[in-house]
Amino acid sequence: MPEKLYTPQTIEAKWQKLWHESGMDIANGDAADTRETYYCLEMFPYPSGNLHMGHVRNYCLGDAVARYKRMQGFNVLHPIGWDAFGLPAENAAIKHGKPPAEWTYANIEQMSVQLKRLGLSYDWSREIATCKPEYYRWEQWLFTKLMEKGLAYRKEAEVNWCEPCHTVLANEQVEDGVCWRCDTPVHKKNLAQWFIKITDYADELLNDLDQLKGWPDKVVGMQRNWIGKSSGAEVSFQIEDSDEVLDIFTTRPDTLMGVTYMAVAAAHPLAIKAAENNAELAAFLEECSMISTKEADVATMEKKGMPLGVNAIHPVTGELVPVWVANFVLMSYGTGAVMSVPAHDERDYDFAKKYSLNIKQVITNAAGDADVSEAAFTDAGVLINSGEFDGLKSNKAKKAMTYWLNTNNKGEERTQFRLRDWLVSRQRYWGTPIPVIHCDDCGTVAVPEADLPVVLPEHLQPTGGASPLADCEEFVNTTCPTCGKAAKRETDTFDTFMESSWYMNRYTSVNCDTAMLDANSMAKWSPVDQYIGGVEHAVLHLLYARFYHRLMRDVGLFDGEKVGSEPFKNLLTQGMVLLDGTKMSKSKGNTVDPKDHY
Ligand code: ANZ
Ligand code: ZN
Repeated sequence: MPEKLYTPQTIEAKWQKLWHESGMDIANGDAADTRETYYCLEMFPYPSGNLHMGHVRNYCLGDAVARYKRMQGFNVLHPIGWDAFGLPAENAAIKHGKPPAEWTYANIEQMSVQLKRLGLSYDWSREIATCKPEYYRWEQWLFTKLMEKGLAYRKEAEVNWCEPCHTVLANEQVEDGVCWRCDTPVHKKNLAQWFIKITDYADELLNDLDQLKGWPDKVVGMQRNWIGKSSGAEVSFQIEDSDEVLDIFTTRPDTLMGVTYMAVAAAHPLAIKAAENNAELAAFLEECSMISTKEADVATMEKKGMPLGVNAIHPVTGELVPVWVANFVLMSYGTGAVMSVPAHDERDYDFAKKYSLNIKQVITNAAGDADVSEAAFTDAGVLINSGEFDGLKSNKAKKAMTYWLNTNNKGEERTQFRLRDWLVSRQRYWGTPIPVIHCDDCGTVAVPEADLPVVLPEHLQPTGGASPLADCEEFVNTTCPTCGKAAKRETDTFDTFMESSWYMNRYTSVNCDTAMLDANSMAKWSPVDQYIGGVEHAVLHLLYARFYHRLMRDVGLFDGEKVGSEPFKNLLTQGMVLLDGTKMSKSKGNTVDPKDHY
């Protein structure tokens, strides 16, 4: 019965035409349409050139959901677009000698054809390409609002620098100390960078995870760890024969009486000062600065340190404890310094053994026979060798110790987050220009709303070194919006996670050219009922999108009461498509193109 065979060339063409003519894919934004709405979204693709089977799986899942909901009578929003800025376009541009814009637009063209051929039921009238000024102008606008609110700021920061790529790398882009892209060892460098204060929202982003009943527990857990809230105390140790104070953060104030040395990060001011007249120490600090400070690496690398030749005074006993510099102390966490309690912390224990430092036990178990001669005893327990605190259980002792420190002006309760502010500037060409002008007299000035967007010139040719944007005089040279004198544009562009952090909201309002969002459209469609995408985005993309949604709420773009604070109600994370056990990706060159199987 050959006529019953599935022949895509005829069957798909026939039905796709009918679907298209019926307009069934179009989401109806009219207020008059009172059908219940349903918003189904798949993570939008990077226009790399061709669809691969990973895309196909992702998009077929979304398509099935969207069709099912339409059949149930919902007014369905199922949009598609392009996460169109980013490094691969620059790399391709270098390889083929064509501007990234040309490559990107050609790929969008080709992939649109492929998506359409698959018969996926998208509302193409809402297509977004993030590299278009009508999209990124609103990102620039929001950034200037954040500058006004003090939520966006510029600061010198130690960054991971890759010389061949001539760019700053995110920690996640450093794999085993080398650049993810070119395998060159990464080194530290200080640069003025733009940040967004996600840390102001850390508590809210953490607490609201409890609302996400429709998310996989695993993803919620990963977000929770990433935000990483720790409760403890900050304790001040006076430095001997000096006015200086060494502040530390600890989650175990109950172990305070067991401190036998202090450890500071290589970049800590106390270490830098001590190295001024100690060449050996200076060399060690230099060595530390070359090494990755990714937490995972810090946890496994060999512990090394040197004494600074300085003592701290124990705040309770007045005893002197030596201050060391240690390669496992991160400058970017807490105060960049720790009180070391080798009897009850494994890391401190190994370090104390290696350098023959004292080990003093101050916690024991219920039976009173915990022993630290072979290893640290890291559990909570009962205090011993702790004077007036003896006999208290760890939990009570934490409170008692913190209270004592507080009343004696030597410390206080403190909460610490692992989450850092979001570094959003990149020294790249193919991205959204940061809407800022540098004036010799007025400093850093936001581009006024009336002058937005700052349009990225699309004809520039990257060569592999510094960004061609920085060399483009017609872009760089401008006048100061405040004083009118000659001034220079910022030539850094945004991290491309910026564009993907708010596209889900823009889909509700694609045709709105007077604001980033239309409040009514947001109220109609948002939050996304079902979000579908790769589990590799479980942390950063989803966290940034949750954050951005709140930023948009807090500049008054939509009513938080009506829309809610979470952009994605339900989340489906599919695993990665593997080929012979390896992730299928364009960069690995092992993708399977659906057209080869059509
Ligand atoms: C003394 C102590 C005794 C500690 C003990 C632990 C166990 P989380 O849970 O990740 O917040 N620490 C603080 N700042 C640090 C830094 N910049 N780099 C490396 N380590 C740092 O970990 C908090 C604990 O990590 C703190 O509590 C501190 O060591 C260490 F039995 O203080 B603790
Ligand atoms: Zn000026």
